Formats: sequence, structure tokens, C-alpha cells
Amino acid sequence: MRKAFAINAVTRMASRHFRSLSMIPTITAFERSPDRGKGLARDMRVRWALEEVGQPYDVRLVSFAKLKEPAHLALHPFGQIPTYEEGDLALFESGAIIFHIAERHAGLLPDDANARARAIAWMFAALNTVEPPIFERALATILERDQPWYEQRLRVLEDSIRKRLGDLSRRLGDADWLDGAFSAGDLLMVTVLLRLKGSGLLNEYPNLLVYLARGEARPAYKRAFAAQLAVFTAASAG
Ligand SMILES: N[C@@H](CCC(=O)N[C@@H](CS)C(=O)NCC(=O)O)C(=O)O
Repeated sequence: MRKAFAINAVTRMASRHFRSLSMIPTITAFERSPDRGKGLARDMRVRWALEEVGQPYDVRLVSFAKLKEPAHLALHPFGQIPTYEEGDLALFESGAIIFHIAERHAGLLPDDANARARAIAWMFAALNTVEPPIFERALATILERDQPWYEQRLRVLEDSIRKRLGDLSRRLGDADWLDGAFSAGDLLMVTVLLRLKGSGLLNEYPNLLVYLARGEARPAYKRAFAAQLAVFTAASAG
């Protein structure tokens, strides 16, 4: 009985492994990214994760109108990108997608259980603690620029961002990555910080500037960036 169970478990593991090797996942991305190819849309982080682990992928481009149609809403309840389809699995939320990729492939999460748990904590920290004020600021600069409260709101948001950046900068110190080797936590943190490029806010934290540049210098990042930029360039030419 016990032997049969073990064989079944091995068969399941082998079939999972084979599926993950043989199936090309499809992700969704904007047909025309509002960031004009700067790599800020969240498909970029998924592309980067897939490039890091060497997993080929297909991309289905989606218009803003299509995002809110039933076919896409069946994949993504909030009508957004990115989504991820792999065989009979459909996922939404960039963090969940990257976690899934990191679980299936080597290279984005350490093998040691405690180090792995800490890397996952950094994934949550990037998305849950650092990204919100940065994203709110980006939205405010687009949607609230003409409002009488704009300057005050910007100041409040930038104070929150500085607090997060100061803490992050202190923790990073002169290390290359947040906790040992590069992980999915760094991948997400770098993509979150990218939105601050050009804001001047990162200039106050030289080690974060270097950290960001270190992320952007990774070959997998460059391939992902070029792929998403190619979509924007083709859409602009057409
Ligand atoms: N928390 C989600 C956010 C997804 C999200 O905000 N996607 C944006 C593009 S980066 C989008 O699809 N916006 C269009 C919309 O919300 O209508 C994730 O990390 O995947």
C-alpha cells in the first residue's frame, strides 16, 4: 500500500515536471501600453520571471475594451493584465503568477526552507508595502494633476514613499540583493522601484539606484524589456 502510494506520488511529480517543461504558457499584455514601452505594465515582471528561468512563453495582446469583456473577465475577475494560462491552469495577479513560476522552476527562490520563506516575505513586501504609495503617486500624477488638492496629496504620498525607501535602503545596505542571492523578491522589488525612475525620489538613496541598475542589467531583464518594447513599437508603427 505504502509502496503504491510512493509510486503514485513519484508519477504525479514526474507528470507535473513534464507538464511544466512541455507546456508553453500564455500571458496577456496591453495591445498598446499607456507607458509607451517603458516596461511599467505588470506583464513586464512576469516576462522577466519567465526569462530568468528560461521558460519560453506566448503573449496574447489585449485592448482596453477587451479587458472588460466576459472572455477576459473569466480569466481575470478585475479585468486587468497580466494573466497566465498553462494547460488547464489560469492565474491572475502578477505576484501569484511569479510565485507559481518560481515554484515550478529553479532560480527564483532558494532551496533552503527558511531562505525561501524570507524571499517570499520580500515578494509580499514589494507588492503590499512598497508598491501601494508608489502606484498611488503615479495615478495621482495622471488623474489628479488639475485638482486643487494635488500639491498637498503629492507631498503626503511622497512622504510615505520616502519612508519606505529609507527603510528599504537601510536594510539593503551595501548588499547586492535583499537577502542573499537574487530572488523573486528582488525581481518584484526592482519592478516596483522602476516606477520611480524620473521622479527624483530615488536620488536620495544611492544604494537603491545601484540596486535598480543591477536588476536592469540582468540579461533576463533586458530580454523581457526588449520583448515588451517591441509590442509598443509595432503598435505605434501600425
Ligand atoms: N495587483 C494586480 C494589478 C494589475 C493591474 O493593475 N494591471 C494594470 C496594468 S499594469 C491593468 O490591467 N490596468 C487596466 C485596468 O485596470 O483597467 C497585479 O499585480 O497583477
